[in-house]
Amino acid sequence: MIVAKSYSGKRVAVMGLALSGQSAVAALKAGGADVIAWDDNGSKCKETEPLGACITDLKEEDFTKIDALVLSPGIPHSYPKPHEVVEQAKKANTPVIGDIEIFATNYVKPRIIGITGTNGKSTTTSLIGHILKYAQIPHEVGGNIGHPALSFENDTNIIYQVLELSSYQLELAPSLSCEIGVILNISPDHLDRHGDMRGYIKAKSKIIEGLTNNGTAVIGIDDPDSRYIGEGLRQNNCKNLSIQYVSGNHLPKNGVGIVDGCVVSYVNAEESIIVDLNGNTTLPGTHNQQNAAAATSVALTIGISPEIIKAAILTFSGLPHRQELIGSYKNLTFVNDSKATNADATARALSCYKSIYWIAGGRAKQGGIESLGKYFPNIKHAFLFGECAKEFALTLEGKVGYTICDTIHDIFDIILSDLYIAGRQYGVVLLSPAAASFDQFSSYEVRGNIFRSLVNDKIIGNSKLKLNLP
Ligand code: UMA
Repeated sequence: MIVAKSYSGKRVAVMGLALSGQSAVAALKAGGADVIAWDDNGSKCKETEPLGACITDLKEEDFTKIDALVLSPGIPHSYPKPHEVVEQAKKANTPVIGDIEIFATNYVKPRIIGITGTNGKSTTTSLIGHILKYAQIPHEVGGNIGHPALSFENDTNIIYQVLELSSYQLELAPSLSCEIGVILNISPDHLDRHGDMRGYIKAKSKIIEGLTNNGTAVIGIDDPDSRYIGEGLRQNNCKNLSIQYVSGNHLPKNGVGIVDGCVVSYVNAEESIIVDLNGNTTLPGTHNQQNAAAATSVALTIGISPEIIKAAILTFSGLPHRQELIGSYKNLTFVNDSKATNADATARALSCYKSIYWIAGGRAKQGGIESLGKYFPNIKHAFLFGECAKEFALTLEGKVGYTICDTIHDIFDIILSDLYIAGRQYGVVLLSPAAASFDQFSSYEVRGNIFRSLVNDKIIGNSKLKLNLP
């Protein structure tokens, strides 16, 4: 755990007591701060009490006597409306920070590799961690990926901290300074929290603004907004940054990209093939090729040999809930892509398969699934569930056949009753919801776990089902 010594003797309020909030309480207490804490969910307050914080409703506190407010990433500080506690802190000019700010100012000798982007962050973060492990370079992996940065060991033997960083975290970490900063891609997401696309891009750009002198910016150039950031950097390079472009569909000059399905680096006018991804089922699609290109670019920057990078990429087992291959039954393959909480993420999965039985729905994001039209020919039938089922149905009307269901369980009842017919033809049953999970589940992980259990219990591991079928 990080000991937050810079707050020793200070009075610090922590708002939000889930993963990151509890790690902040522990780090601040260990560093000698006077910690007061609150969560609007009473059970989280109870859970946190043993960590030594004084649990008190922060709305009742006088913020002129508080040195900092540590806010969980999931709690709004500006849009759509600041949480009441944030409003009070702002009125009293009390700095509002996040757990990453405490990490950045208290880690002994940080050498941070930061990864952000709308989609692919966790896969890339974890792939970079896997390559570092293969290269036997001591490191830790955490941040938005689900392991709070303040839970890292403050160990001088550890060389790199690989941090997945969300736009929420970047906004509240003004001291964060990465040695290597990666922006994979930018497409509309979390706009309710950033006001508009400009606010979202501004938050993502903070990873580059905070780079160390002589640091490296790795920029995906497969979407216009990231490309714009990359071009701007090259024209306006004030910190002697090294700029590497990465792509999942071509080979950029001075960067890493893809040629005929292979990850290729192009540095000093020399092309070098790193690894062939043709037939790789763990990293399917151009989006994953871009993730592999970004991880390769980072690894080459820190001096890892192409041979090690190749071996590491080929042994990467992927992450749950991201085009996770669960298994097959007859000619049907089941894929869990529950992490796809927006249309752009779902587009990536829809582009990878043909004959898709698409399971989608939940709480819609702005724009719904309007942008997915070009992938509709890949869809055999859609099963829509959750709050936005009817909205999605309107978009599919006349283009793709669909069935509206209440829950994911109901969808399985239909799939089961139809399995004999479906099972004779090739198809991919793909959960890629293009919507947030919060209408019916506490997280995308819970949603994906339920899908995986239903596939395993009702289909792949269902001996009765096998007996009933010829
Ligand atoms: N809460 C209140 N009042 C409110 C709203 C929330 O008290 O008005 C409380 C909730 O009761 C809850 C806590 O605040 O106890 C929620 O905090 P949180 O949502 O920030 O949850 P954490 O467990 O701390 O998780 C956060 C990140 N969550 C978000 O950004 C929403 C996790 O990223 C991250 O893994 C974790 O810190 C560790 O760093 C998740 C995520 O969904 C995976 N990220 C978004 C994404 O990837 O799209 C950005």
